[in-house]
Amino acid sequence: MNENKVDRVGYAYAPSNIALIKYWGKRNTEINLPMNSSFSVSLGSKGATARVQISSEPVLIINNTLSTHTSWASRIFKYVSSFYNTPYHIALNVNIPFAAGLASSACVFAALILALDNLYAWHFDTQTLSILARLGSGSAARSIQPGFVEWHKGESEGGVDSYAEVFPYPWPAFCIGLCVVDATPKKISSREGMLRTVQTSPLYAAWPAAAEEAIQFLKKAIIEQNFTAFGQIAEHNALTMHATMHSAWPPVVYSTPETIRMMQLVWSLREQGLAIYFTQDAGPNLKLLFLEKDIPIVQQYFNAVDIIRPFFN
Ligand code: 2P0
Repeated sequence: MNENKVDRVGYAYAPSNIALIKYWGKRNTEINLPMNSSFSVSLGSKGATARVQISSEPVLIINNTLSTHTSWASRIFKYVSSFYNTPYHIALNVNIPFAAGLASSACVFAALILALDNLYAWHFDTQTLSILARLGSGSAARSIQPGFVEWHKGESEGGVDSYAEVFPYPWPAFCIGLCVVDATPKKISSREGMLRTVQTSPLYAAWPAAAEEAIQFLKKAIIEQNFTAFGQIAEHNALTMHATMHSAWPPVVYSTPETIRMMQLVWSLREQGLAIYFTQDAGPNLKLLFLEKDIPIVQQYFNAVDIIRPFFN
């Protein structure tokens, strides 16, 4: 390595992303090759910045707090050292709650690979960066890109065709509402939840094909700006994923009573004619899906909602 790189700093930002059609299950746990393709929307200004510098010893600071001796740190140091085996001083600033199903690992690993690309002036293309981000966390493959993003599961054993790319149909009126009912770290990691579901759920066999088909329907709904179809496909996919988890053993259940209460409020509002849907990841927090014109009514019913406009941030 060139010694003059020691004083240089790599700096980058990557958005978080919310899957509309979920990544659930791996065919290769070493390099995060998924069983199914997935489809997400990136969250604009909600995400992570990473500052990376070669250092004499490993240091990790997350949101101004020394975090060198956490489980996050060992995973992050292992990841960054896999490119050049040297210690780094890493500072992360993440503006979404950690490990609460708000895709924090996605933006962190995407920001890290972009910061390394900046540090070493690799100038990799986005396809390569997506593949490298995937090695840190599967969903990070999607956080390299803005807007709607499709992660192709690929076929190759080495993962060269398992990367994400932009689906180039922006939907400016589309809004996401983050409802944080519980920001404590989850008891079952996504990694563990996925593995257990693949290994023990009798319903899992139906999942990969259902997800692939849902992506095709969702893309059609986006092109046609058919929000009813869009919302139904996304909500149904999330509930189908959770059904596979509930039928795992031991069961994988991320919902709390507050999650269910919020689902029921969404369904009741829909019955009254409001075009509102939800999606849920590996955590208790729901993400509401709706259009810009309904922002005031959504704020009225969900008073702590944090509204994101993915195509404006
Ligand atoms: C997703 N999730 O598509 C799905 C939906 C959670 C539920 O991607 O083991 O943190 O690092 O590849 O990416 C969470 O899994 O898992 C996730 P790893 P990751 O967003």
